[in-house]
Amino acid sequence: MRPSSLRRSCAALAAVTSLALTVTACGGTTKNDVKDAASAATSAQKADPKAELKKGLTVGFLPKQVNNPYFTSADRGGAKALAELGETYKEVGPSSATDTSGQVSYVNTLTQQQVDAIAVSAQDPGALCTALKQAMRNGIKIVTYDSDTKPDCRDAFVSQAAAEDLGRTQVQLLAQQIGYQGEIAVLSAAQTATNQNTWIGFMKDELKDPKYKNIKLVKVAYGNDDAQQSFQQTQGLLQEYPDLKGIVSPTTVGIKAAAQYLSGSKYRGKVRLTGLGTPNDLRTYIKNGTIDAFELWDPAKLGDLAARTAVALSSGQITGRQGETFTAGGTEYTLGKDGVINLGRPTVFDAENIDQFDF
Ligand code: RAM
Repeated sequence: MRPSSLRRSCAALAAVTSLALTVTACGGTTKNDVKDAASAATSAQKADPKAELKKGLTVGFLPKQVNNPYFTSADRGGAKALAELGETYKEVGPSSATDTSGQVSYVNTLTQQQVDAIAVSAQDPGALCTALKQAMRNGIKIVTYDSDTKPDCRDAFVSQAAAEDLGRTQVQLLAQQIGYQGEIAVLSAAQTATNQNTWIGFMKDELKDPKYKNIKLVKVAYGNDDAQQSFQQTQGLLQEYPDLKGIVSPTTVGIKAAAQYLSGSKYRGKVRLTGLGTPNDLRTYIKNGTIDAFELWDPAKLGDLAARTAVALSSGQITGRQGETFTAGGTEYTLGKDGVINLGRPTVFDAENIDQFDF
């Protein structure tokens, strides 16, 4: 057996058994060895920006949730980019956004299948770490996209936009819509979601500015990126807080369900709603006055950049360190602190521009 395949089958064995156990047949590897080897492997490599992109790589996409149209678009963008580069795309993933153990199993499966790289949107910041480190030790490059894990559990994170910008601008949008006055609530996705929790942290910080002194955040509710739960949570918010003036929902599933609820209720046009949604999901609600404006990036472009980042990592053009640069689809990207790559700025959609977008 070639050393690399031995390395891979040992890691695969560890993945099949329990990742926390000692794998004696492979030389007594312990959990700590795995962690150390993963970080040592990364720090020993040097980026070669001139390296040719490898062909024939297999990149496994593992979204938070497979039946979420946002991830369908994102992963389709990834598949298209990989086809263009001569690589193979595959997608696996849970159907619920609160199935962290399911995500762990999928990482282990991709490790056993010896893919070259994994692009994953993490449901939980820490839950995937052991499995991801095992994959990295096995030579698999890990890119998080959309929702990050801890920086030492992956090589790079492709972020949809600067998290701080996204959090602050959603509050700014809602504050303008309610005239800087009244009670507001957040309708989020899963309670553990790294991306939503980071944005909510910046929303709370933005609200500390004295210009929002007459706005009160009364509750953060969780709809778990499930349409029915998000609908019920919206209903519950309005029962609990009848004076509510606005809702921010930083999830495409949440904002759509909240819009559906508000649109069919006496609150339409009275309780303002903003957040992150797709133009195709929310066009009706912009046109019927339920929503004034909301934000998003193009999910397909996020998937495209995640795929190209995975290939750049697997080809040795980048290793995940701050300051490294690479070109993806004609644009040069520079890795920021902790290996974060920003896609760009989000678009704000309203009645004026919504018909120009189709995703
Ligand atoms: C949902 C998911 C995803 C988030 C978007 C805005 O589809 O929670 O992680 O980025 O909304």
